[in-house]
Amino acid sequence: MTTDVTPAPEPLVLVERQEERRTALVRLNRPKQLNALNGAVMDELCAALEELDRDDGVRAIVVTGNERAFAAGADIGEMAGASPVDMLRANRIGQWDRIRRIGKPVIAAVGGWCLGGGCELAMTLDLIIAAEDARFGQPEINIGVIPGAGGTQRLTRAIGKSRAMEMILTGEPMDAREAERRDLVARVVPDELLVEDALALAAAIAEKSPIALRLAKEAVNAAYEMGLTDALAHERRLFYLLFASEDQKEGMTAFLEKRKPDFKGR
Ligand code: CO8
Repeated sequence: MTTDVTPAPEPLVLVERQEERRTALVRLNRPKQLNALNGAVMDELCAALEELDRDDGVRAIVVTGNERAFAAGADIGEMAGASPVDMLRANRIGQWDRIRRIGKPVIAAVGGWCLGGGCELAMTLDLIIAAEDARFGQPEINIGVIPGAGGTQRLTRAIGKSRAMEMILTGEPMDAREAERRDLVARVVPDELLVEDALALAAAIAEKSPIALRLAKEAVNAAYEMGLTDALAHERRLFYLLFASEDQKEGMTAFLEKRKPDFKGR
């Protein structure tokens, strides 16, 4: 009798929960290909984020790569021979909407290359913390295409038209310091502190009311998707809605009683 000794394939996404801090670290794990985002990586990433979104023990999430790359883009090998119908049928970009629908705060901790779909992924998440060595870019023009998962829109809204246009037309990357100056990233930290700083930020966020976090995220994202009048009305409704939560009563009572609130997410 022979026993099957084929090793299980390495997961393309590693998940580490930090129960005490109520946070989770999600690490893209395709290092030899600089975390190029093929369909399998995106499937695992979406599934991992959705599972964490359902997990009451997790209140904030960090997504990171490795020292060389957050992600160097969509997998070029996987797309190179595709026809428009192949692209449409696989609807790989449609899948990115699953990431947009994650309700909990998700921080991108970016070190090394953050290009093409990698940059689009980082921008789709809620905020970016960058290591000194991070490089952001939309180099699709070099391979005969354009950004397809939000790069032309999110980069332009983040850094303004002229510089976004320059980056997208030349494919040249931007370094972390400039990304910080131009508000593409919230802050730059030393390379070796990237993940720890991002997790510390996630832990600080995880102490807030999970319901308020969810609605705060929704309200800020509305600034990208709605006109001002509608977005203000939306914000006001979300604000009123929070008065139905126990967390609002707890937060305000705790303030008045001069103690730390204990948010239960109800
Ligand atoms: N796809 C596939 N493989 C990649 C990718 C990629 N995007 N990036 C790097 N790799 C592979 C390389 O082929 C190489 O593999 P091998 O060792 O087998 O030859 C390995 O990763 C290491 O890369 P390099 O040897 O090139 O490493 P360098 O340090 O010399 O260069 C760079 C690093 C500058 C990052 C370089 O690898 C590079 O230019 N990569 C491509 C960047 C790029 O063009 N990205 C955009 C891709 S298109 C895109 O993202 C469109 C998104 C649309 C939405 C999503 C649709 C599904």
